[in-house]
Amino acid sequence: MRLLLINPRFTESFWSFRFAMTQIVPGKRTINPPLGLATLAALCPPHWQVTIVDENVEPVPLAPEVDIVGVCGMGVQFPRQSELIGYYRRRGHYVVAGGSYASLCPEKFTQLADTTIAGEAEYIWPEFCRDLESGQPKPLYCETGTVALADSPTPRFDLLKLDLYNTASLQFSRGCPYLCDFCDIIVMFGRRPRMKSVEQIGLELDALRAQGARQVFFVDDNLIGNRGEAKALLRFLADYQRQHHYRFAFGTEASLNLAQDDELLTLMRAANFAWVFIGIETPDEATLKASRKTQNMGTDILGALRRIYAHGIDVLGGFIVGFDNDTLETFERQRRFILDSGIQAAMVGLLTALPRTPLYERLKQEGRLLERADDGDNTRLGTNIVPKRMSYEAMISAYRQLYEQLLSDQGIAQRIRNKLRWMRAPVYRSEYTAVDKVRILMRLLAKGILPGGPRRWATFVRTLPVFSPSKLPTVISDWITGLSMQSYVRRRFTRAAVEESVVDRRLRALRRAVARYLDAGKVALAWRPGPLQLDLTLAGLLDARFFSRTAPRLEKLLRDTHSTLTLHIEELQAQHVAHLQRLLARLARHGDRVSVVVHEKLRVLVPVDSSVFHLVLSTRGM
Ligand code: B12
Ligand code: SF4
Repeated sequence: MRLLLINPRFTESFWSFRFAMTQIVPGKRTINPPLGLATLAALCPPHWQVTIVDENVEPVPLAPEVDIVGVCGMGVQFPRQSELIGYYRRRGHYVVAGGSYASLCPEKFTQLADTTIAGEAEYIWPEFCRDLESGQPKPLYCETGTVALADSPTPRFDLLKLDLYNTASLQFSRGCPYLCDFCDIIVMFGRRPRMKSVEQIGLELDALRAQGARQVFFVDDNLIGNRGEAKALLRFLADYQRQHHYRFAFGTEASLNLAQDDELLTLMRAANFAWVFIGIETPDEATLKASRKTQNMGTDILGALRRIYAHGIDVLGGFIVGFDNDTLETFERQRRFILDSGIQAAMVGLLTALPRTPLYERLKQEGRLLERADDGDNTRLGTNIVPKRMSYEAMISAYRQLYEQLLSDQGIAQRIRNKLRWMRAPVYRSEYTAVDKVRILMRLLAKGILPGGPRRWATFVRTLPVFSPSKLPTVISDWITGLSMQSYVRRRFTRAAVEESVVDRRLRALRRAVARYLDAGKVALAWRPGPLQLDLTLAGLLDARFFSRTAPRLEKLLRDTHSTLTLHIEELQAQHVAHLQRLLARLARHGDRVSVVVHEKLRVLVPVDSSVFHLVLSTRGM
């Protein structure tokens, strides 16, 4: 049996760190690989041939020679996941859906896929494989019991193109003992953490070593959910690292009470944990209580973060605004708190009600759920809840403003200084080769610092740890993180006042450039205003001049405005394929705002990289 597993392309979010991935870090396409798919591959019968394609680093194959296609996804990937499922089914493949969103809402997939796998796959996937081979696959397999992680195999890391990712991943435990009412983890994985053995982890690290990985993310929901087991793991990891010359730099997720356990922190340092992601959510005690995030209560949160810094471990933080107690003043409190905390990767989300969580059920009963957007991306300008003590519009606007302030150059620098004040001898050191380190620094200066003008240069220089050179990698990494998030906010959140006139000018220039092709009916141009959605259709036989005139104008339009473009390729002569590729190459930097619809008769002739552009595969693209 030949199986193709696909991780659909994400739309851009803060987690894409696009500026870092496309402009600073050499050779990387995205942050983390799809560990779920590598695990699923390892659960297949040994005689199956499995391929993994992650559309975030490579295009999906349009005519794969396989029998089955499996497509995973989080809620944010659902539109693309559905599109891919539909496409491969129409081509006659047997298509299976699985992953986070299918586990949480299997009902959304039953009409879409041939089979849906809901929940952890360790037991139900092998059952599906047997049923499929015997010709009797069922439409739905739900894991209703408990998976013992001793039965989770070493993921097929060899099927991932690990060198294209910033950080490899592995998993020690699933589940979390806490009760936060907005969290779907406990709905999906339960409250009793389940662990792999340290021997299993040793084998997984061996496999990662064989693939050349150095930075590794333990994707546990809460690594310290069971402290005794966590300590045993950390002791094992410290030994492993000693034996292998501290080959890996680790990061993970943990609850804030990590800071109360000095032994845990010492062990983490000994195992070479450079960073930890902590769900801080809010400094407001009443809100922590109301949302049942009680483990963060009664703690001096800033003091706790500083204790973690004192062990040389960096902190990434999750924050939420829009809780029932929150008012517009809350945004200012959060801003001050985040600046004081020194957390650079501060992922502030609008409260979002994920299906099946206690929060979702409560808001549904109160009639405070909005139809749109229960897809779980809580870091964009919108959510699915009606806030209690402010209007929806005021909340969105305060959210936008909070990010703009946090991600000003001053905001980035202030956090670096506030962190360095407490950070002792950071575990973090760049894992790149000496040559790559120099390249990263040069690129940061050339593409990040210098374009910001003299004020940014001065701000940057003032953050340099002249008397503590061991902290330099932390400072560089924080500037890359801060500027990546700043670039996202400026491109996605900030409404440019000049936008309309710029759009008008750019559009007029484009129409002038294509006028004679429009008159001859070889090209069609249509648009909807604000932010501009442009449709350009290549409908007749064109010439090289068309492409050379159009490409720079389209590029400027995308560069200077928030417009989106859909390029419909209905006709194209073979000799113009190279011209089209050059045009696409110019638009690549703005690829996530460009959709390409290729007529089916041209699909073989015109390859489009779906990891860069949205290659439309729904029926309107046929
Ligand atoms: C690592 C991680 C990330 C990484 C990388 C993700 C990646 N490339 O895959 C990063 C940090 C980038 C990330 C980002 C985000 N994440 Co995330 N992430 C996780 C985390 C912590 C672990 C995922 C993982 O690797 N698990 C380990 C593997 C082995 O387990 P698994 O994925 O569940 O897979 C099992 C089954 O689902 C099944 N399976 C998996 N795939 C498939 C496919 C098929 C065909 C089949 C049959 C079965 C199957 O088999 C596996 C073995 O049992 C989860 C939490 C969690 N525990 O799941 C959140 C989680 C998946 N993330 C979530 C969210 C919301 C996000 C963000 C949208 C956050 C945000 N607000 O912006 C972003 C989106 C990314 C973007 N736009 O770029 C949510 C998804 C909610 C949902 N149900 O859809 C989760 C569940 C966290 C949460 N509390 O809700 N994330
Ligand atoms: S601590 Fe984190 S993973 Fe655990 S229940 Fe709360 S939000 Fe979910």
